Amino acid sequence: AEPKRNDSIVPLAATMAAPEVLEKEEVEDFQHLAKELDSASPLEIMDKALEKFGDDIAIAFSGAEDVALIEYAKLTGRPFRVFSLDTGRLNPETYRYFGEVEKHYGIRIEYMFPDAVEVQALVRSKGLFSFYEDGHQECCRVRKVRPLRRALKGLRAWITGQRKDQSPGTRSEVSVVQVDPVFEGLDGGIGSLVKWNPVANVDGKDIWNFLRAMNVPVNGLHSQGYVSIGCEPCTRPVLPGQHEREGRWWWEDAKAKECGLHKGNLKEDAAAQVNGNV
Ligand code: ADX
Ligand code: SF4
Repeated sequence: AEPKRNDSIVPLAATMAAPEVLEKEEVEDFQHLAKELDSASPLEIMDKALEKFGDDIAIAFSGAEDVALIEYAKLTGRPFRVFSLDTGRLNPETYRYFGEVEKHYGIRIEYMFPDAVEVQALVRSKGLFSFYEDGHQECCRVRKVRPLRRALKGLRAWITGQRKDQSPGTRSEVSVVQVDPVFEGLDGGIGSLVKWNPVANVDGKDIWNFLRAMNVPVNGLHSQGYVSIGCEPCTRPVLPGQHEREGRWWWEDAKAKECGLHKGNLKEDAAAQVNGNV
């Protein structure tokens, strides 16, 4: 187990609420809600999510076209929170873009950083580019998954920009709302966190039409041929007709291309992760 730390994204007092894990009926409630909302618009889904969870929910923003989530949140008129995992390896354009988004929406992004000692240990022993040699899992675990785990420990729900069309191999079954199969929320235990994917059923091209229609500023990398955007050493532009996922961890097998943030999508891995292997 990870040591208890006071660096989650909510004040310590809020983390001391009485433990209360989602009951079986509640899991079924969310399955029911998922069915009900399956044909709802992203705006309706976002509104429902923010209404239900208030200050205990936050948008996970990667600095790409998932800015649509922030635009939808703004359109609901409700208060909302945004967090980003700063891996230390993002493109300069992405850092600039974070600043631009903060200004445009008048918000502060709640950045999560990797544990300094863990990053040091990794790069001192294996160098800065170990992922090209032995796969991205180890580096992603230190730079993304553990910081995410910490962030989620301070929440009861999170909102992601996952879409079915992003990865036929791993995301074709993403539902608009689900009990998170992998991560724990404020109350502890699997089942204590709800995961919302308001754009699960939306096509990439419709996201882009929406961003243009609303005049939303976008990451400068998109005009250089990037579609899916992650860390600089692990992301490249794609050619016309190439799938967006080919721009991520291109030296690895297509079905392994989840960094761990959405590992519940990989069925065989979910159990291992639940058992604390990550
Ligand atoms: S990844 O798992 O391959 O890196 P992807 O880039 O497709 O994920 O993004 C899917 C969603 O995961 C994003 O819309 C966002 O909600 C979340 N996400 C990915 N990377 C980050 C990040 N660095 N910080 C916060 N959320 C992220
Ligand atoms: Fe490390 Fe690449 Fe994963 Fe970023 S995407 S955390 S650089 S392996």
